[in-house]
Amino acid sequence: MRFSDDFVFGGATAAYQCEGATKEDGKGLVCWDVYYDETNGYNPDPASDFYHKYKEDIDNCVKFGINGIRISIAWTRIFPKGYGEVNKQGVDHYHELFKYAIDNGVEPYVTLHHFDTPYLFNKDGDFSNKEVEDYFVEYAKFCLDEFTEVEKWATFNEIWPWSVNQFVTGTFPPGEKYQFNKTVSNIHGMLTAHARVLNHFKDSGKEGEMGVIHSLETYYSIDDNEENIEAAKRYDAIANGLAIESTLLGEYTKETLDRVNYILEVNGFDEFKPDEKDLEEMKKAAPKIDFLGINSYQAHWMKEYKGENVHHHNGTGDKGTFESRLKGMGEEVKRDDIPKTDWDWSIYPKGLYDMIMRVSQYENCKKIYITENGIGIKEELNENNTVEDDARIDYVSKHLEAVLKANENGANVKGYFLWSLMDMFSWSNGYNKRYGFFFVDFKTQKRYPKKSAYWWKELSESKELK
Ligand code: BGP
Repeated sequence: MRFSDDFVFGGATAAYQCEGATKEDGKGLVCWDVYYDETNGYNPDPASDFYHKYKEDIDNCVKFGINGIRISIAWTRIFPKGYGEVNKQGVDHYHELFKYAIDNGVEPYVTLHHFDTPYLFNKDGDFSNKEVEDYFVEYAKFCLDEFTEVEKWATFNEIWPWSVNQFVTGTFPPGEKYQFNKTVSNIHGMLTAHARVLNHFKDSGKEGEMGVIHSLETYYSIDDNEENIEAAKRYDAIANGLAIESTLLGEYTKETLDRVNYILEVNGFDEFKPDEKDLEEMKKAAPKIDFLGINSYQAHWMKEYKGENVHHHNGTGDKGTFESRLKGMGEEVKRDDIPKTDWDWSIYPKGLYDMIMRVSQYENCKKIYITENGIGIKEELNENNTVEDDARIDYVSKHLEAVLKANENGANVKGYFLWSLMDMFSWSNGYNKRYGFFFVDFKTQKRYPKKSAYWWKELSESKELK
């Protein structure tokens, strides 16, 4: 199976997970700085020290056939308070980084928000607060005017996980649980902000392409029981439906709203009634989107659940400890016949195939990038200073096969970005969940190519998936 000549063989990063330097050069506080402090969490410094070592990482891209890099701008490097005065050092830093990538033939795909809301904004309700949405739009406009060297923009990374983990699972700051109303309003605020920024981008005639990156994983029913089928559809409505419909259709369908409202109702919350003005923005934006980014790691199987909410996050890699039973949304069942990672993520490439085919049905879905896919593994360097990560090669091959099959059947996937380019830390799983092509020794900050990096180089040069 062969990739087209213009297929992007990329690697993904996110500012907070790799930059380090959280207090350097005028950077302002983000919600994680305080959350990790208060919860005795992971130290984000120096992470993979990308702030200082980006040249080495981009050089590695060149050496290993990686011709696209996802980079996010840290909002508080540009506006330390989230608004107001601009921090020139932050602006200069990103100009230098983008220039280095472009000069070396590694195209930057730049995300404006990757989970790192300024601290005070997150405290004030994040995107469930209209003022935060307004400040984000201002920050986005500034970046679009300033970084004209960038040609590929994404407004957000993963609206659903960012919202649900803040307010339902409690694994992201502010760490609240089962607040389904805030989750929905946060999702809606981000989807509206995306639409506003996209409308601005196109109306002001800026060059380049803009899209959004959604976490889009498939939810199946565990069997053909009607109630379980409905549970899977409800989970899908809140996790995928809102995002897909708002972005590609420019409205929420009645079916999706009914299911979301059922979840709200059984949890004791008021109905979700989107503001008309927000819906107008979405309607206007949907036909303008240039690409959809899909992040996908696993698939899910659901069963009806009416009891009280229980959610246990497996953040340690102790296989079998994950539990999730959410009232009105369903119980997630792990199938014995499907392989799983140590963090209980079910490996099922067909889930990605089914999702690509689903979104491809929308007329506005002109182009797709797989903006994140990959496998977290506990890894150590061997005596040859490398990692024999055959499990990663196998995982990525099977997912790429799903991508190529989807393209054969009419989809238009134009690139794939491994999460992650080099090892970095995981928000709620720490430093022992490694994803990269390059092993990072976090003590010395030295990079070591893994077996998968050599495999990737060969693949990106031959364009032939064997
Ligand atoms: C996505 C995020 C990434 C990254 C990845 C892996 O949700 O966009 O930032 O963290 O998931 O997940 P985890 O770190 O939980 O293993």
